[in-house]
Amino acid sequence: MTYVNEIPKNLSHYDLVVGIPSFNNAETIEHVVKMSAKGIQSMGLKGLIVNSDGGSTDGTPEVFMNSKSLGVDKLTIRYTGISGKGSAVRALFEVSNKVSAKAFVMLDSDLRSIEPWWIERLSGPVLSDQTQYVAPLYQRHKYDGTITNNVCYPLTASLYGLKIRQPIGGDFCVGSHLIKTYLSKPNDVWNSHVARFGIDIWMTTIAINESGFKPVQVALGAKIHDAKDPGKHLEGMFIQVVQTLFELMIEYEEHWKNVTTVETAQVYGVPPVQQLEDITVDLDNLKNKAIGILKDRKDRLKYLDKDVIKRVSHTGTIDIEDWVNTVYSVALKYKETMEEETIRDLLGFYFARTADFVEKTRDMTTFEAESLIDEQLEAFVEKKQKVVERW
Ligand SMILES: Nc1nc2c(ncn2[C@@H]2O[C@H](COP(=O)(O)OP(=O)(O)O)[C@@H](O)[C@H]2O)c(=O)[nH]1
Ligand SMILES: [Mg+2]
Repeated sequence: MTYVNEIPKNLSHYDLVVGIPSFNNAETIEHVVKMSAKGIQSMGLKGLIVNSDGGSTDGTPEVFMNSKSLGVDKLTIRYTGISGKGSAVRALFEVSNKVSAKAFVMLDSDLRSIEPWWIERLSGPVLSDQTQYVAPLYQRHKYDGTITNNVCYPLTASLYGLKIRQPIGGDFCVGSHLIKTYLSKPNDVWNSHVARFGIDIWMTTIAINESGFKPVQVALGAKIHDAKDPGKHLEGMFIQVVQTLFELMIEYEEHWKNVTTVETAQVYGVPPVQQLEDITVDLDNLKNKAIGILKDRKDRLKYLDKDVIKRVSHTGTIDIEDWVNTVYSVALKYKETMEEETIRDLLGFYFARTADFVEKTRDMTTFEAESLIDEQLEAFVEKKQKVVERW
């Protein structure tokens, strides 16, 4: 198996690999490299920093290789397969496995809030054999992470019984055994959305169900990165993430059907207080998109509640109760069709859900807005039993 174009033959052993997927991140990757190198150096480990680039046209790999790394080894690779974050990460798994690293830390290349101590905090629980999977716990602006907040967090928690607040945060640590599990999966997953932005939810869901340990969370402070406006930039990511999640729901049905309780994944570390950057969301655009998409897909959406469709078509927003029912209905439909078009049925409702959240939390702090996320999670948990019965 090889997912890397040219992997140096003489790579020796490393204790820790830090992997950074990238695509046109020349402006931000140097900071991630410098902080990682400092972190690795302070731990006194033999570390390797690897960049897996998707053919950037802005010189990202060159910036990466020219970044000062305090003597910590660096390697940049081009991955094979479908163009996407998941393919880039698969190549990083392969390198980490090849050098027999005990822990693999993965970091997004657009991270601006990373500090050296993040490396130790992320890798500590794996290096000390307490788990095979560490997820990040950060403060994010209330309008950042809308796919996380409205789908991945509440659905993953309700299904599998473990609250991981950032199941697709991008910055993780994986142990060597779990890396082998990822690499042992049938090759066709890499022709699916797992090769794109489905990778994070895929990693987290497998970690919960197959790693033999409970994943843990580590407090990292703020996540500041190149944030996106949901109505303008997140359509592709939404489809890729949600299809992967529903696909895994089918695969792991025996794992979630009997789960009735929900606990919080253990948290390590105390978060430092950091300032968040403001994020602006175009609310009118979200509502108009929601209304427009529902109109275009009217004939397809007949399997959904008519009154919900009427309300959304009228206001461009959807409340928690209607949203949760709709997500579950689309998941059930997907089980029948297994088609991406079914996932697309949910897109307009996602824009409406985001619009509703933006509207209702306009005068709230990020901290206060979290109560709505909690409320929504409770609704997912409450309505799960009906899904189990209909599944
Ligand atoms: N190699 C590669 N990396 C990608 C691709 N798309 C995204 N990435 C990387 O994946 C990480 C997360 O992407 P980002 O756009 O920040 O996603 P978000 O923060 O989850 O909205 C970043 O480091 C990107 O550079 C791709 O097609 N190829
Ligand atoms: Mg990002």
